[in-house]
Amino acid sequence: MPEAEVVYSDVKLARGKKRANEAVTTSTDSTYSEIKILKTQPSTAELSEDPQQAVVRKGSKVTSERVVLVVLSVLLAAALCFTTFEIIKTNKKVKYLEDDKMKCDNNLTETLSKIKPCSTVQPTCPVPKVIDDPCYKCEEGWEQHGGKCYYFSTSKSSWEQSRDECRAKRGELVKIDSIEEQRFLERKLRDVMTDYEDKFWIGLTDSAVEGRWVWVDRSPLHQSLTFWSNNEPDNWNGTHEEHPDGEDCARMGEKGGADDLKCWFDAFCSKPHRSICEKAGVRGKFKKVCD
Ligand SMILES: [Ca+2]
Ligand SMILES: [Ca+2]
Repeated sequence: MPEAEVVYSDVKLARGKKRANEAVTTSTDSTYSEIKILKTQPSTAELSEDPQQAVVRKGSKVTSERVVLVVLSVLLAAALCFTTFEIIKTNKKVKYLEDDKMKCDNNLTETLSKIKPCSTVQPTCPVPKVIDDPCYKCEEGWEQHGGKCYYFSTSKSSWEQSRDECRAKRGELVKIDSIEEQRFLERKLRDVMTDYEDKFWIGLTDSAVEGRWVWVDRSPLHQSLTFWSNNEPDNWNGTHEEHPDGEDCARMGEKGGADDLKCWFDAFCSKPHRSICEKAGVRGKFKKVCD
């Protein structure tokens, strides 16, 4: 039976006349009992209630529901306003960050452009003056850029052999750390490449764990500094028997140029390619000049 259908009441029952066969007792105390009475009929109060009062009571209930609805609507509107405000605030922050990133990139480009190679021209005067003039120099055959030296190989080798060759020159397959560096290499390869397929190995591989690209210094590839060409890397496995592991080494270059800088491709590591080696430039602090 649903609890709502019953009302509880404490009633006091007075003991009536003693029955004849009931033992004589000196007690005249009353007994108490708790009983449940089914609510099957409207109460006397309800029956006697004025119909107008009943309408007013019903009206109050409707008014209360409206108040609740209005409050809920206001709360919902406030939540929507707050969410919209937060989205606008976040968008503004993203815009500021993008602007900051662009400024940093421009500053880096400007800074790197100021890093110049040391002059190889010897002063002609008998006693040249020594001035403080920082510069960077690279060995013959290496190209200086932004304080680093780059070597663009002339022969073709597998990725592993190319890496060994770079190490033999006290360098390493190139690791690309900035958009600026990618821009420099992409531009350079336009001139160096002889044809569309004459791409260059860079120091990036996923041969240890498929899909987890790491640089030769074991640092992971950052998403913000990836320059994969369209639909790359695709880990194509060609004829499955020959290359069951797919493509695990990265090469770069577009002979015709890649204005969006996206010119990385994964390829079979055994494929012979030219490569880009990199090492730090030797920093010269002084320069000899004539007065
Ligand atoms: Ca792969
Ligand atoms: Ca590929």
